[in-house]
Amino acid sequence: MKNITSINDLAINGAPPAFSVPLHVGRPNVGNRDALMMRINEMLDRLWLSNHGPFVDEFERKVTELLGVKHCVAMCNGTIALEIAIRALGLKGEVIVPSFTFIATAHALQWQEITPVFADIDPKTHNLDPVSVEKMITPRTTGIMGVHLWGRPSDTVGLQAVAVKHGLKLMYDASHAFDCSHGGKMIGNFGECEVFSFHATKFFNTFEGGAVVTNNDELAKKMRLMKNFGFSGYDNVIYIGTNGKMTEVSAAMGLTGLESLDEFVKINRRNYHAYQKALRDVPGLSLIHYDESERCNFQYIILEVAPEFPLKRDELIQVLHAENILARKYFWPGCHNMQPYRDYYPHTGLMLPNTDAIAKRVLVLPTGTAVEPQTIDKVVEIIRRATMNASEIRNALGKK
Ligand code: T4K
Repeated sequence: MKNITSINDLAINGAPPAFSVPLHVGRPNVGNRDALMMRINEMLDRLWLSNHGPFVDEFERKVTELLGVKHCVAMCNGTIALEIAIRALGLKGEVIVPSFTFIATAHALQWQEITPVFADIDPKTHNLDPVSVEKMITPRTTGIMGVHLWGRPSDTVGLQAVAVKHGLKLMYDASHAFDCSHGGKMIGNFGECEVFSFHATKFFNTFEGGAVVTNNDELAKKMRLMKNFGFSGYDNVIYIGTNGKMTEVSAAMGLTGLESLDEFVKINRRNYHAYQKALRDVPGLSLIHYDESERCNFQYIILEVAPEFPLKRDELIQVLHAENILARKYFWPGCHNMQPYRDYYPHTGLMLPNTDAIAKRVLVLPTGTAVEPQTIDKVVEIIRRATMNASEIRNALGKK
């Protein structure tokens, strides 16, 4: 890794990139490899690879223990888990969701011909604003799906109040919020149910995977049927279902990852603090805040680029990419601006000023076990150099 001491050292000016190997957002955290391989061998010896084997069973039990929730229904990915939860809750017509989220939140509804009605977010928390949610309710509304974006809890009290007042079902896409708490209660215990993603890019992963957790016995029973074609025993189908099952190899990865969960969080927290310290006096840039009095997974390093920062967010991204720092613009441009939804619901944007503003400001920096504090210093040094030489950078970008 070369040192960045002047504008001439920046790749945007023709110098080689600071990182010879790309620095990705979303690098998977892998727990103890020996433990994982032992589990995989055990699985192969057992010749039981899927269809609710012993590892899935153990994984579900460990998740319920961790979250203090009655049921965990493990699934093949977070998107299918969302779809099954939505269906099991009997949501129809319209469901209110944020637009500032990963596209799967909206797709899980539209896939089932339920209209995702996009409500605005609170710019401080990036989460659904209950006031905006209430404005979007129509006679066709059956539910609200909050998203605990970046692992920061939604306004659960405000959303619950709106849901109760209007007789709506409330569920959460908690894909980012595994191992996080809110008011001392683990995420997983809010609304009718909460859905996690254990995708490779999440701080805790099962390669691909997800789960719905709930304290509702009936709902859990329904989802267990739904994820397994509606089978209630050999040759006996009693429900319409699909194939949402988690495999044994995914559960093996999950069980191994759970043993390292505290270590992953410790490293994420260390990295978050390192970014916080390094970026402290850069005007116009701020890291989103995590409430450290709660359990928090610190899995996303979210930088907000304010209008007073001398470079636009997209210019800064270009500088970083030139250096092989593959920062991301999650979740730009917002679901409502993605092609299918832009065509289906062309006027939605008028109602989403905070979503549009935040989607233009946010960038996501690399963290996780693959990122060392020295790497963070280097990333921030590049940002500083770019800031100090904003007009030269603009010129260089203009010439490209
Ligand atoms: N709801 C929310 C709020 C979500 O954020 C997500 C998923 C879901 C629902 C749906 O859950 P799943 O059905 O996915 O379980 C990635 C993930 O694929 C997606 O799971 C995640 N959210 C989203 C935020 O990020 P992309 O389109 O950004 O993926 P991609 O291929 O560009 O990879 C992201 C980065 O990770 C790259 O820098 C490369 C790196 N990477 C990725 C993989 C798979 C690795 O270094 N190693 C890997 O194995 O969506």
